[in-house]
Amino acid sequence: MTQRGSALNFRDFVESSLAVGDAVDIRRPVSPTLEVGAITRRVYETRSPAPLFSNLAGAEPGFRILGAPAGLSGLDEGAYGRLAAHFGLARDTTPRALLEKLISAMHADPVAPRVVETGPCKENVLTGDDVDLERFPVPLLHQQDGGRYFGTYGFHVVRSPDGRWTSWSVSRTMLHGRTTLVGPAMPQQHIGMIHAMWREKGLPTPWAMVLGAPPAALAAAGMPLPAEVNEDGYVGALAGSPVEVVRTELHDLYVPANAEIVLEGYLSPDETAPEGPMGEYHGYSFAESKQQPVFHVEAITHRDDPILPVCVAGLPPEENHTIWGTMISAVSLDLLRSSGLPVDLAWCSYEAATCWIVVSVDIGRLAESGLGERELADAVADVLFTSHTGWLVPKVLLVANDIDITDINQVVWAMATRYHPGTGEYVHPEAPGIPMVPYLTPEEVRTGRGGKSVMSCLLPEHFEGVSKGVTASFRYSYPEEMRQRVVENWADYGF
Ligand SMILES: Cc1cc2nc3c(=O)[nH]c(=O)nc-3n(C[C@H](O)[C@H](O)[C@H](O)COP(=O)(O)O)c2cc1C
Ligand SMILES: [Mn+2]
Repeated sequence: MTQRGSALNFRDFVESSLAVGDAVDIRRPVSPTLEVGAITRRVYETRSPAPLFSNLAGAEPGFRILGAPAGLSGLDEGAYGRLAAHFGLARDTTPRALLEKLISAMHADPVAPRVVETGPCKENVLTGDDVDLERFPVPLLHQQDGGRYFGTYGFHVVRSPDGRWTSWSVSRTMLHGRTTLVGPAMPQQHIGMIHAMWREKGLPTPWAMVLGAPPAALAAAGMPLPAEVNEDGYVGALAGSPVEVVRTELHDLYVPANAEIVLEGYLSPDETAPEGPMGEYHGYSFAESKQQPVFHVEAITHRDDPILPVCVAGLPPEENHTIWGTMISAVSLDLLRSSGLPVDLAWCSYEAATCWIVVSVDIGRLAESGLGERELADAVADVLFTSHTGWLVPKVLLVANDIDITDINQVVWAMATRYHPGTGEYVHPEAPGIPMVPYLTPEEVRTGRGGKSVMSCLLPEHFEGVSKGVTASFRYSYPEEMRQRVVENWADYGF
C-alpha cells in the first residue's frame, strides 16, 4: 500500500480531478508533437479542465500525459481548485487561506520523510541498455522550442556531499539524447549550489528527477525556501504526515515511493550542451539556446501506465504563475511579516507572469509605525531584494489594504489612480535578480543586478491611516438593506 490523497499521491490527484470534472480523459489519439502542447495551451487560456492524454500517437500503450496540472479552473468552486488540491485542501479554498496554510507549515516542525522498502515507482525498473528516454512520449511543446521537454513539471533531487542538505527543486530538462537531458542549474538556485559543492571535489553530482510526484512535494520543490532547508521535511509539515520515500537504485538518494517516473544518474561536473529555446514563464520565447549542464540517466523506474505531467510554459496562467508565483508569495509574505512591517498580504498576480509581487499594507498599522513612503519602500526592498525569494521577482507594488490584491482588476485600478509618476517609484540598480526578466539590459543580465523597483500606490493620507475618497461601488455606495434587497430580487428584476 502506498499513501493516498491528492496532496501525497499524484494518481489520486488525477482521479479526484477527473471525478469533480476538473480533468478530462482524452481517449482519441493525440500527437505528443505540438498537439499536446496546443491543447494544453488552449486549456490554460480558456480555464478548461486538465487534459489527461490517454492515447498518445506513437507511444507505448498505457503511457499518458497530464497537461495543465495546476491551471486555473472554470468550475463554480472557483479558479484555484486544482492548486488547492495540490495541498489536499477543498477546491473552493481562497488564495488568502492557501497562503496562511503554506506559512503555518513554515513555522511548524519539519516532518522528515519515512523510508519504505518499495512502492509503485518500482513497478518497472530499467537499467543498463534498457535505459531509453525516447521510450516515453516526450512532447514538443511549442513550435519555437529547441527540443522536446521531458521535465517541465518534475523536480530534481540532489544532496550536499556531507549529506546534511537534501534539495528538491523544480527546473526544466530537455531531451538531449537516448540517456541524457540538458537543463539549467543556476548558481543562485539550490541545485546549482549543491552542484558546485560536488564539482569542487571533482565529482559528478548524484542526481534523480521525479515526475508525477506527490503534488504537495512538487509545489514545495517550486518554493524558494531558504538554503539548507530540506523541502522533504516541509512537505511532511504541510501535508500533516511524512512523505513516503524509497531509495533510488543507484545512489543513497530517496524519492517519493508513489512517483509516476523516476530518472536516476548524475549531473556532469563540467559537460554542457545547448538547451532551449523554450516558451518561458514570462510569456515569451526568445530565439537563442544556452549552454547548460548535461544530466546522465543511468536508471529509470516507473509505475505501470505512467502519467507524465506537463507544464506548457508561456502567457499566464500556467504553473510558473499558479505554483511558483503562489509559493513565492507565501515565502515573501512570511518574510515581510516577520520583519515587523505593517503588511497585510503579498501576492504575485498570475497575470504579471511572476514579474511583480503586490504587497498590501495595513494602513492602520502603517500610521502607527510612523513610516514615510521612502522608509517603507526601502524597508520592503531591504527585506525582499536580499532574500532567495526576492531574487526571483523584480518589481514590488505597494497598495493599501482596501484593495483585494488577488483581484487584478482592483490592482490595475489602484495603480492607475494612486501611483504618482516620478515620485512613486524607488529603483534599485544594485539589487541582484534573476537574469531572465525580459526587459533587462545586456549589462544588467551580465552583472545579474538592477532592473528592480518598489512602486508605491499609497496615497499621502494612507500614512495617516485614512482613505480620503470612498470607493463608488455596489459594496460601498449603498446601505446594507438596499444591497440585500437588490441581491434577493435579482432574478425577479429579470436578470
Ligand atoms: C512549473 C515550474 C517550472 C520551473 N522552472 C524552472 C527552471 O527551469 N529553472 C529554474 O531555475 N527555476 C524554475 N522554477 C522555479 C524553481 O522551482 C523555484 O525557484 C525553486 O525555489 C527552486 O528551488 P530552490 O529554492 O530549492 O533552489 C520552476 C517552477 C515551477 C513551478
Ligand atoms: Mn531549496
